Amino acid sequence: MRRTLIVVMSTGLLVGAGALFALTPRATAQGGGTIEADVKYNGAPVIEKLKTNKDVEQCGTEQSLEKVAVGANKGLASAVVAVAGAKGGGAAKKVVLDQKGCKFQPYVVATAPGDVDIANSDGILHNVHTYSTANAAINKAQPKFKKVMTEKFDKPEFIKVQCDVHSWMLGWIAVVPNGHHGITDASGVTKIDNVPAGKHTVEVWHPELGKQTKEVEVKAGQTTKVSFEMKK
Ligand SMILES: [Cu+2]
Repeated sequence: MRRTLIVVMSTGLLVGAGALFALTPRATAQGGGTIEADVKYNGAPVIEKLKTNKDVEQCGTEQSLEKVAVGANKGLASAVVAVAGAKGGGAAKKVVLDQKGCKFQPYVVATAPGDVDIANSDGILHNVHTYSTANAAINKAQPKFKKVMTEKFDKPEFIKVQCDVHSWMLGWIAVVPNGHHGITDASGVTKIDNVPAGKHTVEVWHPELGKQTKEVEVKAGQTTKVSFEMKK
């Protein structure tokens, strides 16, 4: 008898939770829509290869830097897509820029203004040198025991990051105005959810291929597609 009661009660709870989940997407759809950006590049990929002789145990003797990564159907990877004028977008989700295999990984990170964790997975001495103007420039050693350094990036800016210990290391931190942003995957696509309905300017930026903008209209509960073709 007692067991039956528990089963009945938990079923009730499950139904309750189910109803809650069913309500959530509807509530979201009323507020905003999705932007699906498709970024293409009609040129050749740019991959720099170089021989290295520093910290060979962790870094090897050859490094490659994929400055322009082009995938299937000319999709351009690592392009930052931002809806700069949109309201809201939630709090900044903390991103991690890792120094791993003597590379900054991922090559490009994007964040709303806030903190970025710069990690050192290699466990050797690295250095973080940012070339910024709107944000305070950083030039700090990150010794092997310092697994994470949290740094503040308050102002929207595309920031080049280098390591002065390993001259080939290069990465980028894209500080965009708000949480409505994404980075294209290997096929050149990214989706930005919960964008408020209305007209917006979508910006695309790539460290080697510059910036483009397009106007879109987002409708509640719908996906608006926008395509870009980046040029050298
Ligand atoms: Cu380094």
